[in-house]
Amino acid sequence: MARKFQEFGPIYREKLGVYESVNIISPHDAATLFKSEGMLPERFSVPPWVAYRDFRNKPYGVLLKTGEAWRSDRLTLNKEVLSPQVMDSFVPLLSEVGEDFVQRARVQIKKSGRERWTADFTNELFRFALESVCHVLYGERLGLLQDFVDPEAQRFIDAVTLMFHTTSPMLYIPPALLRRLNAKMWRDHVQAWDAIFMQADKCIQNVYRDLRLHRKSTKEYTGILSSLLMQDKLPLDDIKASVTEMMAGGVDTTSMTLQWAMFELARSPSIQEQLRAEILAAKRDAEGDRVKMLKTIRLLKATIKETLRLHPVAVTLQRYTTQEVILQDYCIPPKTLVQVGLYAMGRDPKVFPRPEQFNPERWLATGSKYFKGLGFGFGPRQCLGRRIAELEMQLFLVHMLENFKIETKRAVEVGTKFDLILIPDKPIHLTLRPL
Ligand code: HEM
Ligand code: 2DC
Repeated sequence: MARKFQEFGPIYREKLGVYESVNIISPHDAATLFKSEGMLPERFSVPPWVAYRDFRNKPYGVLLKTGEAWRSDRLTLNKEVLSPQVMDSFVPLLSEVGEDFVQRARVQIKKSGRERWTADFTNELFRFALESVCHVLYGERLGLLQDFVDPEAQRFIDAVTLMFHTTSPMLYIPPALLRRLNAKMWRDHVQAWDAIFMQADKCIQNVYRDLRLHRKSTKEYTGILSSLLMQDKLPLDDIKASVTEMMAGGVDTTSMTLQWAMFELARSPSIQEQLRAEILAAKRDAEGDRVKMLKTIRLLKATIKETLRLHPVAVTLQRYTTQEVILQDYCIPPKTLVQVGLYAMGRDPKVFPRPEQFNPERWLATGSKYFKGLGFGFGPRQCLGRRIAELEMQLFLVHMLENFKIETKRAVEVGTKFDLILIPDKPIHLTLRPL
């Protein structure tokens, strides 16, 4: 897309398979698009994901619902997942998992006998991310940061990766066709979703049972699922569908972003040092109050934004227009799929001067950030897991930087690969060294 924007300018039309879209790159056009999106925004609905649910007769969650059905589910979920009030209850749950990751790293360092731990952290971070999202969803720990890991939990992690991996080749082929051909790709995809739904269902049933048998405390916070069940506003099937989506959506997204963040910090030791200083000062001032502390770590928040600028999870954001919209000197008719080239925007020198430089400060400097920080999308249809993801990543980095120096071999260049979400094109090796 970056190449095509160079060739055709900031707006161009293309057809991939049977899907036609108008692609845009400028923050100003993105603003026009999102401001006209209305109350029921719709994005490109990933065809194999829809096909699986139709094939197995499973209800859609918020990810795939549309219209008023989407809106009413989404409003109920927002209160439990995205609102400022519940965020404070997530902090201790997510902080605990971050602390356990540090503990695990210490054990690994000791085992190595070399005062450091060098590894490809992909699977370690998958486990951390699943442990984190499950702690806030179910109020329970899975024990993924222990030496013995439940094989079923690992199977869930592998299933999510396989699900993404088998989605991208089917993106532009009508899934009905694949189903008729019974292609291997389609069968693997079905198997992956089956494993995801089965494992999520087990977790959900556990919480449901504990709640009915009054085995759960009604005083302290016991997680998103319990709150939704106790509220009794959504039918059980709809709760299940969206909770399953959140469990699956919470693995590869935050873990890959954290891997990129550590890689960038390893390559910029001075930024890493600055960040550590900010964290230590914030910790001192907050006197053990984590919620208070997170309010003062500006550079850390900027670091996460900067990581998502260079390494967004979603290659594009998409919306269907509902009315005529004017972009540049084009008139875009209703019902057109418009894609914001998020990856291309993040690397456009007209939008971000010296885009190749990892520079979190650019988010703190004066100057317009208008529709530039779009890593989680925008508006009522933005990422439902945004606040969980942000807190989880902030707390992970807080704990890691308090305890370790993150290093990497200087010379290795790592590119980006499309695997439905964007991921590194080769393994990243990092070293943790106790401070
Ligand atoms: C949607 C990014 C983590 C659950 C999205 C969208 C983006 C995104 C770009 C589309 C938004 C739009 O169209 O405007 C990310 C990034 C993450 C992340 C960058 C982490 C670094 C998570 C987590 C969860 C999650 C942890 C689950 C707790 C969802 C769901 C949707 C969504 C359910 C669909 C919402 C709807 O259609 O109403 N995410 N996400 N995401 N995300 Fe995330
Ligand atoms: C993929 O052309 C490329 O957050 C397509 O947590 C357009 C497109 C549409 C929707 C995007 C998708 C892309 C990438 C992955 C996203 C998805 C919306 C939500 C999803 C960005 C850019 C993701 C990863 C969710 C996934 C939840 C799921 C596992 C239940």
